[in-house]
Amino acid sequence: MYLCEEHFKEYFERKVARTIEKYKLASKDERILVAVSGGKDSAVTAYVLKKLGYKIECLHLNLGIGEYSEKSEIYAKKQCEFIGAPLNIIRVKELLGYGIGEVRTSRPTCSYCGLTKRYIMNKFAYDNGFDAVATGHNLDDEASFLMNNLLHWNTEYLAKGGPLLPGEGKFVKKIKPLYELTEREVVAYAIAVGLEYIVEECPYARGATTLDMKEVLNELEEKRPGTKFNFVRGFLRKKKLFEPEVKGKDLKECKICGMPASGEICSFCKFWKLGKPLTFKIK
Ligand code: Q46
Ligand code: ZN
Repeated sequence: MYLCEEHFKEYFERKVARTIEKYKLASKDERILVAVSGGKDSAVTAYVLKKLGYKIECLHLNLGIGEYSEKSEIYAKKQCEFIGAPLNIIRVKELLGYGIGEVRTSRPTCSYCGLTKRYIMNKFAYDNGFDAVATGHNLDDEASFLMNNLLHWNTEYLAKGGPLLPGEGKFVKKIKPLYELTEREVVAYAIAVGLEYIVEECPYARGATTLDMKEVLNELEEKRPGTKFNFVRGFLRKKKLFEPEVKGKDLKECKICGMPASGEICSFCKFWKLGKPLTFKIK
């Protein structure tokens, strides 16, 4: 489909609006916290949500990964100013004493980085009464997530895929408004509306499995257009197959922070060896 710039913007925004409606992601009276990384996807998410009339506020996590994180924070600030959305910033190094990549551990960097990001985003949203956390995941991200987890038969993760992860207890609802848009479309939209974003990848992303998955899927897409979309749509139809993997699993409350945990202490407090809970209440 070839569209001029104005029609492309309309097409893109309509598609986000329809995704929100179709999957019942959020309503206009809900307060949405958008996780902005400084990259294109989250910036576009915040921009379009605001344009569509949703009540948003942003949160940027400075991960403490040297120059990359400093640059990311500068972009996140610029983007939120451009969008006209309030921005909250949390710096992992100030909060926990170490930046991502500085901890001596046998755990892979991306694994504890992911754990830290998910925990802080959720706890920040919970402490401040947000109804949802929106992330910038697009169609390519979801397809590579599915492919990777199918290859490793991580059925528990597959059960949690999709554009909406409903809130439960102290887990705030997670939504992905760009779920049906491709990475190329997101780049084109960011350029069309004049959003600046960090182009460099995180230094730990090099060689990350996600990038390999994306490469394979792009090759397939080239040969058979529509592959990614059909793969993701097919997953949504069959997602029920994986749901028994997570149903009925009782979560306890972490003895330290009171957030959901599978054991006595949640994986965040365990990893960061916390003795008392962190609180992110701003007002
Ligand atoms: S997980 Fe890994 Fe990312 Fe964290 S350490 Fe960088 S690449 S930022 S999406
Ligand atoms: Zn905890």
